[in-house]
Amino acid sequence: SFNIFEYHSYIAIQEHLESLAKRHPDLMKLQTLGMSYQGRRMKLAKISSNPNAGNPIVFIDAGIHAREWVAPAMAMYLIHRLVSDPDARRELNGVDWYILPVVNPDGYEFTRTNQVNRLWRKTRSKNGLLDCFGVDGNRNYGFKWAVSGVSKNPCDKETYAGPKPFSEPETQMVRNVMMEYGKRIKLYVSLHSYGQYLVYPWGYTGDFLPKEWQKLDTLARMVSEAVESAGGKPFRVMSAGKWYPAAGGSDDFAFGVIGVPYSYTMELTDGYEFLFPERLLHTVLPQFYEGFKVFGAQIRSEF
Ligand code: 0X9
Ligand code: ZN
Repeated sequence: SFNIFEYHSYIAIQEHLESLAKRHPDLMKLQTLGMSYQGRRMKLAKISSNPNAGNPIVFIDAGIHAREWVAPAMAMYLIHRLVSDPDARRELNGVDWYILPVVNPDGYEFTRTNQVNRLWRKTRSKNGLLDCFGVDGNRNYGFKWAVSGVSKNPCDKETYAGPKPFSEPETQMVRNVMMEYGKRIKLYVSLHSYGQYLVYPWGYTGDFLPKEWQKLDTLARMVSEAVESAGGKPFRVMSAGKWYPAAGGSDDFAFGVIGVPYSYTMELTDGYEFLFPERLLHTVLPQFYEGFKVFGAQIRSEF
């Protein structure tokens, strides 16, 4: 059986998604988005208590950065609560939750193979004739691509933006599914680690903010307060670009191209960098969940 407070292999995650969808056919469906570079099937969990109602969608993804294991763990915990906690009927009332727990499965598995690879960040695609691998998925989205905070060097281990926007099958899949659901998506959250930041567009620049920044800021602070009330650390709330400018992020794409009114990157946990201990998952995941209740309530009341 699948312990929700542990880190799991990609295969175990996929099998657990399949078994949840079988156990809760009324609530949860899986949509295959395609294959990763190395051929791993990617499935979106769609959780809804009324799939034909055209409800506003909360779209959450995690694990675009391979080493940030707490992010997929949080995405799986969210799915778990939404389908198996009777109280979550409230969260599902009038809101559909679409969750993609591992955007970069090849990188994720690479970090699981040995200690040497544990801090890998990028995808695992081969870069032309060079013997260098991987693109930073969160520099690869097609909005203001590569204008700031990226490396153009395919051998850069951290922030290589790729040869062109959406060069990676993994980011293409997220783009395609976001375009498929388009204006129904009212909230986008990309789960990352670390530092306990909750940031909103723009990410590509810190010189100015979108005109809607105050709504983004207010909701983020409400989420942070809920997490703090549950015993968690508050989030540092600001625009991503004020933290540090970096272009080609999924948050800017969702906000600037798809037109998602609320778009965030959430950096989970603080104090352990990328190696958040498994034994503490049972403490922090339920705390973060309280923040997601606030997100859901806002989307339900506003749309
Ligand atoms: O640099 C990133 O991609 C994110 N931080 S991380 O340490 N997880 O790598 C922050 C992304 C914030 N959003 C944008 N800059 N668009
Ligand atoms: Zn990250």
